[in-house]
Amino acid sequence: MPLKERVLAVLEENKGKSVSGSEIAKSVGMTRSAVWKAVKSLRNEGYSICAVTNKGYCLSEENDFLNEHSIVPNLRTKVLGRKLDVFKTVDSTNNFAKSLAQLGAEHGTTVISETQTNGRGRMGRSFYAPTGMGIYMSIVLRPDLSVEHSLLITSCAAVAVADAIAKVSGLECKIKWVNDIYAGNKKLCGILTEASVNVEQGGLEYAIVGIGVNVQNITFPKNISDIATSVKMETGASVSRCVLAAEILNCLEERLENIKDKSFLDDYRRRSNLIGHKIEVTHNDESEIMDCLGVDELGRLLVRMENGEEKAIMSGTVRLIDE
Ligand code: BT5
Repeated sequence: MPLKERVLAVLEENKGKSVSGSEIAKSVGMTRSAVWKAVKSLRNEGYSICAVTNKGYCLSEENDFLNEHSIVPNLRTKVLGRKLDVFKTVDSTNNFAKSLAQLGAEHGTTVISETQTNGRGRMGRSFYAPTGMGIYMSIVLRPDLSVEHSLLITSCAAVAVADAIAKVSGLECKIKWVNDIYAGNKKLCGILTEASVNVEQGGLEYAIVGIGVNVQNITFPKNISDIATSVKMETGASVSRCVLAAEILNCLEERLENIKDKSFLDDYRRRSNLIGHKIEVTHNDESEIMDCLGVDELGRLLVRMENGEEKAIMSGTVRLIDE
C-alpha cells in the first residue's frame, strides 16, 4: 500500500480523534516529515485533516470520501467487497467490472467510483453520477443460476439496497419494478444488471450488478429534478457513503445466499409501488395501460390488460398512473 494510503488508514481508524505525528510515523514505519508530506497531499485531494499543536492530526468526521479504509471495516460479508477497487473516476463502474469479469475476476469483486463520466442506465439511457454525492458501484457475481432466473438478480439487489438504506438512514423505500428504488414518487436509486451467458452450459457465466444511489445530493439538473431525490433530501441527514456502500454489500450477500428459495420476493412485493395500481407499460415504443396484479416467482410483472387478458411481462418501462 502506498505511504499516503497507510497514513489515511490510520486517520480513518481514528476518525474524529487526534493522532500524533510520531504515533502515525511509528505505525506506518516512516519519518514524521514523510507523514506531514502525506497529510499535505491528502489535503490537496480534498480530505479535511486538521493539525492541532501537541495533539497531532485529525480526520474530520464529516469527511465522506469513498475509500477502502472506511468501507472495509463496515463489511460483514464473506466475499462481496472483499476484492474492492475504489476509483476517483471511471467511465462506468459496470464497464470496468465487466472487463474484470472477462479477465476472470472472482464472485464478489466490487468496483466503486466517486463519479462516472458515462454512467449508464437501461436501453442506452444515462445515469447522472456527480462527484461526492452518490454511490456508484458494480459487483461481479458468478451465481449458479439459469438464464431464466437472471431477472431475479435485479429484484434481489433492489430488496438488498432498500434494506440497507432503511438500516443506515431509517428511510423506508419503495421498489418500482424492476430496477428502481423510490422514496415517495421520486427515484433514489437505479440498478443495471448485465449478464453474460455460458452458451454451452446454458447458465449464467457472470452477472454485473450496477447500483447507483443518490445520497448527499441537494439539487439535480433540470432534466431530472422533478423525478430524482436523494437520501439527504428525504431525511435531512448526511449518512456516510462508505457505511451505506458496505451495508448494501452486506445485505446483498445475505439476500443472494437465499436467492433460490425466493424468500426475498415477499419483501420485494411488500415494497412494490406498482402492485394494485394502474400502470402504463412501454415496450418497443408501444405503450399500453394495464392493471398491475403482482410479481411472479421469476420476478416478472403480472398484469391485466384492458381487454381483460392477463400476462406476465419480463421487460419494459413502467409508469405509475394512479398514486
Ligand atoms: C437505471 O436505468 O436507473 C439504472 C442505473 C444504474 C446506474 C449504476 S451506477 C453504477 C453502475 N455503472 C453504470 O454505468 N450504471 C450503474 P433506467 O431505469 O434506464 O433509468 C435511467 C433514467 O433515470 C434516466 O433516463 C433519467 O430519467 C433517470 N436518472 C438518471 N440519473 C438519475 C439519478 N442520478 N437519479 C434519479 N434518476 C436518474
